[in-house]
Amino acid sequence: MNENIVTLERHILEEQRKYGGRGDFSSVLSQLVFAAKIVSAQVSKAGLVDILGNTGDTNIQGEEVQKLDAYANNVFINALNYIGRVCVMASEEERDIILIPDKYPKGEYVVMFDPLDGSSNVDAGVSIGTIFSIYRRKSKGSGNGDVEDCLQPGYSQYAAGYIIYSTSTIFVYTTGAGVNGFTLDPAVGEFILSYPDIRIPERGKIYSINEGYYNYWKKGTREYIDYLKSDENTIKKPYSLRYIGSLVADFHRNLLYGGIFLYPEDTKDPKKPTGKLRLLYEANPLAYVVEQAGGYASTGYERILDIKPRDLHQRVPLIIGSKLDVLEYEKFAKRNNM
Ligand code: P6P
Repeated sequence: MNENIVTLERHILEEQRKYGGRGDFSSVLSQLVFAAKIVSAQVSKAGLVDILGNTGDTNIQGEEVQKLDAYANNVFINALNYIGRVCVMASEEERDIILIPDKYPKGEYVVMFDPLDGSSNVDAGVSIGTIFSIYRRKSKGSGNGDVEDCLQPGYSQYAAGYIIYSTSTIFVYTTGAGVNGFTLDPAVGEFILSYPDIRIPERGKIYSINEGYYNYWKKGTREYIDYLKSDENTIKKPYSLRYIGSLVADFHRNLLYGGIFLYPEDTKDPKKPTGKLRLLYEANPLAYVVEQAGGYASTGYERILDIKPRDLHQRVPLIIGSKLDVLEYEKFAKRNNM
């Protein structure tokens, strides 16, 4: 095998050697890689087996739980709970924190994830993804972690990343020393380094937002989107609107090409005044990735990674992508936030 081929497992090992780890974090990451392979295999044949459609359940978000959602959730939980490196987990699909079964040892890491974001698109063959966030435990002792271990600010993440299940399956992650992407070669079942040291352009030409909600947005958001399309925008007209309705797919494209993704606060649903996306396992991990790639993530008023979380399923406005574009949005949001 060509020695220049860097598999994800090799990258994890080399990172461990570089930072002198004992291998505990490496085994957490390796299990996420294993789970990603399992979910990828299932997603790629979702149309062939009776795994589509709904379980009839609804999750804490009140959303119909697709069979693939439930399947992916169980795969990630079961890949992590027995290795003795994790003390607590949280998932979009679970109301409360996920404790490690008594029969298994507990470890130093906290893992939170959206097991299959965008799964409402799965019947249409649209790319979907897993998003994950990893912290060191704050609670003392070697037993189960607690909810405070999960409610840490995003700037203290130990690692974060996502897997996009698309034309290919790509695993993208950071441990705070840049961002790397690996593409799954299904022939050998290995992720191979395909996007080394990802950097997002400081300004893009793509904006991603659900324009159908225009009348529900605050004034600052309406003014910003109008500006992007107006002759006043002499910087990079015209911007292209690209919105797939699948966060991981929209984010991944903008990370590679440059651009801004916006899911701002809106008045569409009084139960979700701060927008639809969740802080702990969507906004924070993607914010960590984008900042490590030279971008920025904001609510429009403050840096996502600085937010002190209040609860597991807290929602935040998410404005994320090329730094100059996000900073420009902040100007519109702040001057209208009266
Ligand atoms: P809307 C998918 O359900 C999701 O959570 C994200 O993947 C996506 O960015 C967003 O919702 C789309 O929401 O309100 O535009 O349909």
